[in-house]
Amino acid sequence: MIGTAGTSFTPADVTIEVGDTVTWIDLQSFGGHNVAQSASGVANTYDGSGFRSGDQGDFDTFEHTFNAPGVYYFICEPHVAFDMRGTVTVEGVALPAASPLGLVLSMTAIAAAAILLRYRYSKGFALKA
Ligand SMILES: [Cu+2]
Repeated sequence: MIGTAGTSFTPADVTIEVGDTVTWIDLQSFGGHNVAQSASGVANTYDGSGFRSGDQGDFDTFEHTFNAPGVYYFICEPHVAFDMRGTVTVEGVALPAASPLGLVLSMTAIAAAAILLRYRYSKGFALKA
């Protein structure tokens, strides 16, 4: 959990494992904090596609689950001029997603099993005959 107070995040930098969720909590509203993903440790704007909370009041929380390893930068947009920023370092291996390749492999396995069953059936049938 990362606390938001004054013009800083505490701790500003955290390290987690893939699949973990980070919760930011606004401990002392300084006139509207937020949490927004930025492109780098020096970027001063939202990256346009990452995680982003709305304006936060006292004790409001914001959560984000990280499913891929890497370093994620975040800022408080209203207070980025005070260098209100931090990082989430996500360690581990990316969680398997339902990929088209996985589906193809599964269907191939099912087809192979069906062929094997048909082969055994035909063989057994032949033996009976
Ligand atoms: Cu702020």
